[in-house]
Amino acid sequence: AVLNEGGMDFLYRSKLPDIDIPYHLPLHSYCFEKLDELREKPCLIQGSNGKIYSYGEVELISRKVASGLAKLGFKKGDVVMLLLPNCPEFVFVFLGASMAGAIATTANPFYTPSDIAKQRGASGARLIVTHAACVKKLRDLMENHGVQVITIDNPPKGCEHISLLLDGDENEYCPADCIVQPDDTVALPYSSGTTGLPKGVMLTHKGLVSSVAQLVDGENPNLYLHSEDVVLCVLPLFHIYSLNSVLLCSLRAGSAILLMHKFEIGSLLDLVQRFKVTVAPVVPPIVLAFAKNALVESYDLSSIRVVLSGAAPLGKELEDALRLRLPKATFGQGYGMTEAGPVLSMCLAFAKEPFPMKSGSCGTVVRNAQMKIIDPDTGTCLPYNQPGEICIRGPQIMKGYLNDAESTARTIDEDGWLHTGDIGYIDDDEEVFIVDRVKEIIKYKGFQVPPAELEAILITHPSIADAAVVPQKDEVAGEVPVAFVVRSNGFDLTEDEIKQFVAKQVVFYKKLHKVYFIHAIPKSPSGKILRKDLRAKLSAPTST
Ligand code: 4UU
Repeated sequence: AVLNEGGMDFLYRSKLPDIDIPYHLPLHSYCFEKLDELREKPCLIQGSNGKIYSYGEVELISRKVASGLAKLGFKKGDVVMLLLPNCPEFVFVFLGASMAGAIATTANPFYTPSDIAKQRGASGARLIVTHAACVKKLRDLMENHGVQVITIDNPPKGCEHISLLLDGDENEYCPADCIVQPDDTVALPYSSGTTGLPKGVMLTHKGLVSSVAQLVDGENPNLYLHSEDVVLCVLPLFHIYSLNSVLLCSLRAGSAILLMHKFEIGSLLDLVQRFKVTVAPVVPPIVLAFAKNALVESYDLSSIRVVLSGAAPLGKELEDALRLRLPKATFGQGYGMTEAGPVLSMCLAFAKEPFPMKSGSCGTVVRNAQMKIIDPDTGTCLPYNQPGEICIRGPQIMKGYLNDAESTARTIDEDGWLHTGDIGYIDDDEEVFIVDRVKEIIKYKGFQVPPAELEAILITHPSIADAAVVPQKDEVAGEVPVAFVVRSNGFDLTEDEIKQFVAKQVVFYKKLHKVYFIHAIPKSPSGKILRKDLRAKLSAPTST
């Protein structure tokens, strides 16, 4: 860390020197910059059937998609929604949209019709690319909102097949027609950030180029990937962790990307062995499976050289258990947040010339960026080893929330610092340790569960007067959402009825795991739910 001129502020930096980042390049041009060397190399491997697409093929198909989108009337700044599990088509349409100067908003295919409708409406997407199984959730959007739907498999009535895009004439794609500016948005994932409901996070060409460069570029890349690597892509591409640090980083480095459409430990182990996976980006529940599942012993996993965990805290015991199972692999964590572009810090043991890292650390702040730790009450900068709110500044952070200047201003201050809502400290070796969270978000297996969304649903119930949702610790999922509920008329309403009432309206990982009845929700004078008090009730020996 260095003291600034005022002598007051501790600003933390990477141990790696800054590099030149090619900000001027559109994201797709940056990812395919070394296409000539990589043309024949495997780019995408479809885990389900073993089909391989070379770099040359992926770039060509993406260009076809770009001209296909233009034929559909897509212009610069138009939005396409990707509602897909991991598959080659996800990649083609994401890159094709980038080439067409368009924006991809990514959503979980398990979302409910209302989740999808909200994100579709807020993002302004007029095209959804999905699979046939999802179409029944889209009928209202198709019939009453003029949304066009394209499926990657047999199209149900009223939908088009993906060949409409894939068979575009690449010669009609003219980059000059859609000149991309560095500050143009290219990806629009949704995140609830530090408070409230999900909001569109505007990630630009420059932002994602920066985030990828901070990880894989330079003489000594922070996350060293190369063209002989096979990178496991089991984490969903609709989440920024996988989109940025698996897909885009691998493309830039020329690695092969092994696509799995869902996590199942048996097939995962089989694919790792069969395709000799070298790099495995995972989340803590997958680390748990690796560490505990008996099946692991019967596979040869010696090809794995790197295991990266992120998106949720990982216990030290689990980390140690994994090290025993995969003694040859380097294990470490990355710390990301959708709004931060996404990566804030990354394990330096993954560098080409690695640094030793401690167990439990989330790595060191990425290069070409600054981190500070502030006292959440006073805003003053804190020195080494003192926990406070983690803030980050750099070219990679989001441009802002779509159509929400107020939330943007609450997250990024006038000096360009993004406030994460995470509490952590930086030790004497520049390693970041996350110890708590002051924001509302609950993380179920790394997925975001915004309490505000569940609270809004709960209070629509005629017998519920007030409600608050907080995280409860869980061995497998990390955290699960639980509710405190104030009943309005008598005491007839049961826990099960409430759970079912919510379950019918939300994606599976947002289901309530427990309901506690309470006389009043503790609130501050300004009406804010005192979540800390409720969390304290949960950890007390006799809860509620
Ligand atoms: C404790 O989770 C993410 C992004 C994760 C990511 C991305 C690229 C990890 C590695 C990588 O290379 O984004 P969101 O927006 O879904 O959730 C952000 C929040 C953080 O603010 C923090 O509270 O998820 C939590 N989180 C973590 N917590 C993320 N990573 C970690 C971690 N340890 N390693």
